[in-house]
Amino acid sequence: MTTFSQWMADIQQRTESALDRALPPTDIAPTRLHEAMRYAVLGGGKRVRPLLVHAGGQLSGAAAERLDRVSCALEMIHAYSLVHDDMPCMDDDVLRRGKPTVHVQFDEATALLVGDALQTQAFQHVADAPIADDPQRQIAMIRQLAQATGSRGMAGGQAIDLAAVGLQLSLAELEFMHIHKTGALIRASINLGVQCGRSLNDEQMASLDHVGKVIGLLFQVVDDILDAEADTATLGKTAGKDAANDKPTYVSLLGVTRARQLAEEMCQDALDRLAPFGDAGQRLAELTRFIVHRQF
Ligand code: GRG
Repeated sequence: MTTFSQWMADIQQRTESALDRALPPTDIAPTRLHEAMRYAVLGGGKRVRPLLVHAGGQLSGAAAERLDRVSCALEMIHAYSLVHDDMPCMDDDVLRRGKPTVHVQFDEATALLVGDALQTQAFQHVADAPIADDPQRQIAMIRQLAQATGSRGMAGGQAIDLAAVGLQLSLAELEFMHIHKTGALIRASINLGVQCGRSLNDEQMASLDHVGKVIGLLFQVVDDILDAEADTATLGKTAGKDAANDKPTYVSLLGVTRARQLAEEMCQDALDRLAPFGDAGQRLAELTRFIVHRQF
């Protein structure tokens, strides 16, 4: 078996190629919108969600082409959320993935349309070709993706986040927000990746859903720590924004030491749940450790 870093580089590279093919080319109209969509998606990002999709697929022996398709949809939705999140009406940021944000590089109206178009392109992409053995399952998967993206998932989490600025949240309230805002797509990535392959039993699916929930939260705990500790050049986005914007975070609530401890405890919980899957869960276990110990 290849090393984790080789596997990761391979998935990142095949995701980049798959996205390049999936996105509309810049020589067909509307050319400026297509250029901005490609600017938002290509050539950056850790591709954590595609890595989770492929790690999930390893648990059910899923075909790589199906996993690429689901990965592209998740990255398009993720990129849309970042483009809108960076706009002046939300987080008002100028730097993303080490480049000017889309509304800075293009303009605000284009940024709005980039998000709209990426979201619909994502759903078209998973409707265009088989991603599961059974069409009924494919429809259920597309429904899960919609649920994870919408008002009871990521968009809802963003609404809770915007309403929480300047407020003192409890740990439970903070967790509720992140389970939706960041966690929903991360959880969906694993669940959808698994469903691209053979059926697992209900107990196994429930275990993996729990792992997805835990990884979603620990991703955010680490994101909060990095926002407090890392510098802008390393992150490729403006560091220290949470404190500057008076946002409740795991660090503001618990302090860095306890937040780190919490991330390690969550990591162990996920690894314990993955242990019964043996070798099939190896990539997901490695990825969980990578997410906890990442530096950007
Ligand atoms: C605008 C509907 C709407 C939703 C936005 C996820 C989100 C909701 C906003 C992003 C704000 C943010 C910085 C959240 C913290 C966690 C997070 C999702 C970080 C960015 O994801 P990474 O680290 O980014 O996977 P890359 O660039 O590596 O893809």
